[in-house]
Amino acid sequence: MRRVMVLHGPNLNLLGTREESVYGTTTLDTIDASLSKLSDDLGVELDIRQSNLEGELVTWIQEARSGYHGIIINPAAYTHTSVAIRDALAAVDLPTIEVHLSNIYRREEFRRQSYVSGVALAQISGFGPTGYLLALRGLCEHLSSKGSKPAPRTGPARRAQTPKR
Ligand code: CA2
Repeated sequence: MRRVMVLHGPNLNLLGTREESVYGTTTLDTIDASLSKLSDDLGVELDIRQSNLEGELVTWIQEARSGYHGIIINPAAYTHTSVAIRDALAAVDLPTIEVHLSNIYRREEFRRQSYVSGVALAQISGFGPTGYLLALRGLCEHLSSKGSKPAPRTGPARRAQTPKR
């Protein structure tokens, strides 16, 4: 069975309890429950974690190297600051979907920069909690299409063609 690691960054444990005008009233537990329900329908196993610590997120990303097929991550404020999280994602080289509840391009200027987007397969920003479900659907479709592709050629390399003059 496919396994996906879902990572929630700092302060997302407060969802639904503060700043409802920006992040809505849905709690993180509710988001996780709807993700788990969808994962059952899609036949994928989820490992969902939240941390307020950059180093812990880096360690978990490294852990995903063995036994996981992809990562869904909302790095929260670390999106805009963390070279360490970007480097970890680049190192594990798993298809990664970056999720943001809010549209980070409609807010303060500093939120427009994401250190993660350059190493992510896709970014979903502004759909609220639905963004996580879209991310899981998109990641599963990506993994299925990748799985159905023919294996890479193993025969001798093709000779380079001499350019015509
Ligand atoms: O829109 C998103 O999902 C963000 O990743 C959320 C981060 C923010 O720093 C990013 O720019 C965009 C903030 C998460 C903090 O969530 C809270 C929830 C309730 C109360 C306070 C913070």
